[in-house]
Amino acid sequence: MDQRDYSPLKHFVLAKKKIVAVFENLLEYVKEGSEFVERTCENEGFQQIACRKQQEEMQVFTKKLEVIKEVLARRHMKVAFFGRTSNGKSTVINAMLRDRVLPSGIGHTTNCFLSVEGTDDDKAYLMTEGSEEEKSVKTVNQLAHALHMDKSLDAGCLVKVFWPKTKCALLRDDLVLLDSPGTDVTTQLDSWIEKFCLDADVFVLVANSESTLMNTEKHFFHKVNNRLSKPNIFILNNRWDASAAEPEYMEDVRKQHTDRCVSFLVEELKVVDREQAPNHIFFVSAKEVLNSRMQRAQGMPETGGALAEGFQDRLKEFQSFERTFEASVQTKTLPVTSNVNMH
Ligand SMILES: Nc1nc2c(ncn2[C@@H]2O[C@H](COP(=O)(O)OP(=O)(O)OP(=O)(O)O)[C@@H](O)[C@H]2O)c(=O)[nH]1
Ligand SMILES: [Mg+2]
Repeated sequence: MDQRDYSPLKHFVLAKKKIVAVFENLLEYVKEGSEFVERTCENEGFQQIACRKQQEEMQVFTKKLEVIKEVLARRHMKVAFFGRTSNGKSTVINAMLRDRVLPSGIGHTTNCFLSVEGTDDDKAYLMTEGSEEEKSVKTVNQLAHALHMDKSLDAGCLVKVFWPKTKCALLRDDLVLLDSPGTDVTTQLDSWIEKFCLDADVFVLVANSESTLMNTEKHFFHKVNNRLSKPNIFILNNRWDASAAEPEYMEDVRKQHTDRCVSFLVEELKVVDREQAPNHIFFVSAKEVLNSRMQRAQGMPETGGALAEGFQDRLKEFQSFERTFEASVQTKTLPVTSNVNMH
């Protein structure tokens, strides 16, 4: 059985489909009933069966059900990735998508916000803000080039990347992944939060385990925290493959990072309690995971022979992050219908 069959997100998606179907059926019944009542009211002889007041009531229900259906239909799960330039945000997203969807590289690569969502058409394309034009892209290099050439793009604008669902299983689950430019390359943190963060279900801070949590990153999340009540935050200490070169310090460094991250989440942001905090902190190597997943997809051995010591543990930790994050998306988004009150 495919590993994704166990995914909590899969349950969420199935549950959502069922909920949507239930509300579609309800809407059909209420519409039919409403038409029946309307015809009955028009007929003088049937006044004792149904009256205008009942017809009006049913119309109100129809409208409410239409709104609920709309809310359910447009509900995506949005996961936003932040962190300093070159920490590996784009690589983490690519690793999750098991494909090189987003441009990544050394230096300051991502120059604007990029959302990735799945499309049922078997083509990849992008749309820039304010334009309905579908610009075709076939490869990630072409995408990077398109972004580079478009001089009108600034750090605060959004490019929507549509990637075939057939290529990435995760995108089949209506997930939107949001890549951002480094938190250190902008002065527009407030407008970013306003524009991109208020509807995010999960935030992932991609930190660099070769250095430490930086003040620009912390500052950004303090601001997010002021606007949202208890945002759901994960911290990925990326580039953990570097620790393989210095095994004698590995445990100490891990403890140092963990303590710092726990104190940030628990004492500074107050978004989780101390027992829960370690479940939000992971030590990973997105680059290794991406490489191995791509090699595997091409039928090559997963390790490729060139991976550093401890790769399997880091891979497991990445998978554990994926599972925990999927489960938390699920619990956070399922009560969506309770936001829509029928009365
Ligand atoms: N060794 C190592 N290198 C990594 C890892 N993750 C990413 N990289 C490399 O780091 C460089 C930067 O990665 P990106 O994913 O482009 O980083 P980013 O955070 O998106 O950077 P910007 O878009 O510029 O903000 C690339 O050359 C990646 O291959 C990792 O876990 N280990
Ligand atoms: Mg990037």
